[in-house]
Amino acid sequence: MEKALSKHKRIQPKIIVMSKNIFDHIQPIKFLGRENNQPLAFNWYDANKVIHGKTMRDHLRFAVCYWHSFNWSGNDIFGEGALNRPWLNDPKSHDYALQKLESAFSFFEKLGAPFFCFHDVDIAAYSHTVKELAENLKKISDSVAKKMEENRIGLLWGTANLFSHPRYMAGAATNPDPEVFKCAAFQVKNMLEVTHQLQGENYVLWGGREGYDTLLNTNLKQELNQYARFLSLVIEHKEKIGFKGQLLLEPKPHEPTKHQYDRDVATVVAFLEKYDLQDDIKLNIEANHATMAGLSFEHEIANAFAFDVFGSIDINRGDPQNGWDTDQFNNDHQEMTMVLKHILLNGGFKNGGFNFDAKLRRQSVDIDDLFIGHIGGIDILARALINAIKMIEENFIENFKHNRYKKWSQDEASKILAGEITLEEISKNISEPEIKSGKQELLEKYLNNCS
Ligand code: XUL
Ligand code: CO
Repeated sequence: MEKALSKHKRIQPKIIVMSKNIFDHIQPIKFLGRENNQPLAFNWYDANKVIHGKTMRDHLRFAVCYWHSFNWSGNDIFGEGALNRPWLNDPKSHDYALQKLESAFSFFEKLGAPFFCFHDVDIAAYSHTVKELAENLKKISDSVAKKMEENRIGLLWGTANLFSHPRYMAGAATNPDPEVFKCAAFQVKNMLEVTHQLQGENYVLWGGREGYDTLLNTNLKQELNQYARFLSLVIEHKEKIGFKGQLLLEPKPHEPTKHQYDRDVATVVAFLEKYDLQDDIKLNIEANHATMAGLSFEHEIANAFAFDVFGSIDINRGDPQNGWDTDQFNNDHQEMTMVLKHILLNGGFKNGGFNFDAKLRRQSVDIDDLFIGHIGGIDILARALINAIKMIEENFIENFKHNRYKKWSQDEASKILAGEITLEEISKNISEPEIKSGKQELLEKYLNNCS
């Protein structure tokens, strides 16, 4: 049984004769309005429509990710690839990497994506050695630059994959072996330089293997020191090469390790502050990672703004019935309305955007499905944007909140906050407070009517 399964995992589907572009037959996706029920059209996302001072495109700044859409064959732990991704039949071939590039950019263009994101290993021909991977990355980077220019598509962020290769099984920066740390540093240096060449808006560090499975074999404090040193080296190199993009860490509580060091927003903030990295690193917050940590996506966004570490978003969703990272396309417009309200009230994205870190289900084998998944997710963002703007303009919720806290800006209370009154002085002037309703049902009723 075990043998049969491991054999399955390696097989790619032998489906198709290699064609230049698997999306040839798809027409560019248009906005057709809410009444239209064609699957290959937007109902809500009208890219050039200006609302609240900006086009929808500029508000949402969405990106398509390379790894789920073009590098995943539809394999899972029990079954082989099921999706039509012909270039995956030979991951070591530069020609196949170019064919993948051709199809990927055709997808971005037809969808109207302003941005994309990728790991080094997603775009370059695969190699088992870190030196050859660097050569392959260098070899393809000019072709990527050319495609970006031709199709006017930007790079929201680049990143290095420091988690798939077995050398990283016990951590990349946090590995007990410094040789592994050095390989990771080499990979990040190369990918940071390519991201700079491609004028990326951000550079993401997801600490895939930075964590542990058991403290029986792990020196937690030593590993945190190594991780912080690694990040300091990245900051220094970023400054040296003049990369102006934003460095981002991506919190996730577990999977692949039992405990990931970048557990959630609050944990990462504490880590950044301890090692004095808070001026140089912000966060890329993923919806499914928040829910895996037992927190709501909205909480993580609000917390990031509260601590001034908000950077960008990986948009997707999990499944409430299982606890892992299912990376499904987002489909909750009410949750997204609240998230967009936080973003708008804090001045919108700066370098960040919504990266679709989302993948199809294994049974979604039609070429159309990849478009439909993204269109559905983009429409949810657009619908939420419209709702959030309406809520901000009507000012019902913000006004309620303002009134709820307004006494803190008055008289004695404002002096308490400013640190001008001692505990003894406070104690001299006490009266029983009025008991007031938090009005949750009223606010929920309002939200339901708005979204
Ligand atoms: C893994 C994950 C990654 C990062 C980039 O859960 O989210 O795809 O976004 O390495
Ligand atoms: Co992610």
